[in-house]
Amino acid sequence: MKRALITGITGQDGSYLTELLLGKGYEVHGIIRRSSTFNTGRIDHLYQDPHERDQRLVLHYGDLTDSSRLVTLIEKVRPDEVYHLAAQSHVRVSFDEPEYTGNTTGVGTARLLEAIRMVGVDTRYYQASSSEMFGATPPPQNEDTPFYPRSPYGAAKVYGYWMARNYREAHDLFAVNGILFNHESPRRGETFVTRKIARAAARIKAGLEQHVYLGNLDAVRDWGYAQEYVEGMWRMLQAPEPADYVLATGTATTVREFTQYCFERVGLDWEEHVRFDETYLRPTEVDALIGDASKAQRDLGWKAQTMPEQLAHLMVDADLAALQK
Ligand code: NAP
Ligand code: G4F
Repeated sequence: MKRALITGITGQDGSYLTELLLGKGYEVHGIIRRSSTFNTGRIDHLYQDPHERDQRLVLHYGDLTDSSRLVTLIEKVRPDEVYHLAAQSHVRVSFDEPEYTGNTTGVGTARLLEAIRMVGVDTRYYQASSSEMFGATPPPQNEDTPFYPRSPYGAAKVYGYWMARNYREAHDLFAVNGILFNHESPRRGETFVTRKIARAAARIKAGLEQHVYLGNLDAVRDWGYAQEYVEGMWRMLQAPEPADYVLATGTATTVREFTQYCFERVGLDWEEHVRFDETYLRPTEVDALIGDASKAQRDLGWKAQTMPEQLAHLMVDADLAALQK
């Protein structure tokens, strides 16, 4: 039985990846942060009583800022595969908390890689790199596109990217960068724009609120479905050689268009319900991200199936269903 260690297991991607790996027969270990309220809502349906025999999902307390704990966990779990997904992942928040974002999203990666090197465990390592690293470089973007980050988050991810590359080249670690374009789902955090809009459309339809406040509607993103992207992460670690891959749909959609898709789904005119709030603007914006995932299709047989309009619909439907419950 293969053993995987996932940082960020309580996040959107962590939850889908855990489902995928358990389905493939893995023993899955996840690192969770201590919090004063439960933070395992996305993986509760996968929980197994630790007193049961054959428990295949094991959770450990830990934090990216705590290097000795990372060493202890790598030593204890001795994983065959490490999926490093944990991060302060919100771009707008990274302008408010640049130092914390650098410490977790950037240096946290160095701590984890160094823990793997120090323990000397034979493992394969996935780094959650981001299309946000391309920043101001115009689309289409692929694995050879130069980075020009436009946020503290993007800058921290560029550091993490190069650390993973360096451990591959300097220490012969099987380390890969998945350069993932935006991927969304009903499990997406409520303050990312797609979920914020989908949830608002559902709540407005249900009569619970009247308006949603948004920032820049002109930004272009390449939005895919998170459940499909975790399959791509897994495939990267099964490849014969370590390499870096873009995962994307190749489809350009503005925030305005995504809003229209969501409100149309519930039979409403979005222009009557969307208001502008400059709080949601960023000091520097990433205008357009459109990925070219042809390398992943060629080498890994991975291709996005769900396109943005369909994604908007499934997210609104899920938020409506949750309200009806
Ligand atoms: P997410 O939902 O925000 O999840 C982030 C995870 O990291 C959560 O489990 C969170 O724990 C954990 N975490 C945050 N700070 C931590 C710390 N100091 N120590 C330990 N754990 C910590 O993110 P996601 O959308 O699943 O994305 C997964 C990864 O892919 C992230 O690294 C993100 O930056 C990257 N990425 C995402 C996208 C995308 O479109 N979703 C695209 C490219 C790259 P709590 O639950 O306790 O907060
Ligand atoms: O949903 P967003 O906050 O995602 P963003 O900034 O593209 O970052 C996400 O994708 C990255 C991959 O490129 C990940 F690495 C990162 O972790 C995260 O998952 O914003 C998308 C766009 C932006 O242009 C933003 O300015 O939507 C615009 N926007 C307009 N109004 C808004 C809002 N964004 C948010 N969060 N909230 C708004 O009200």
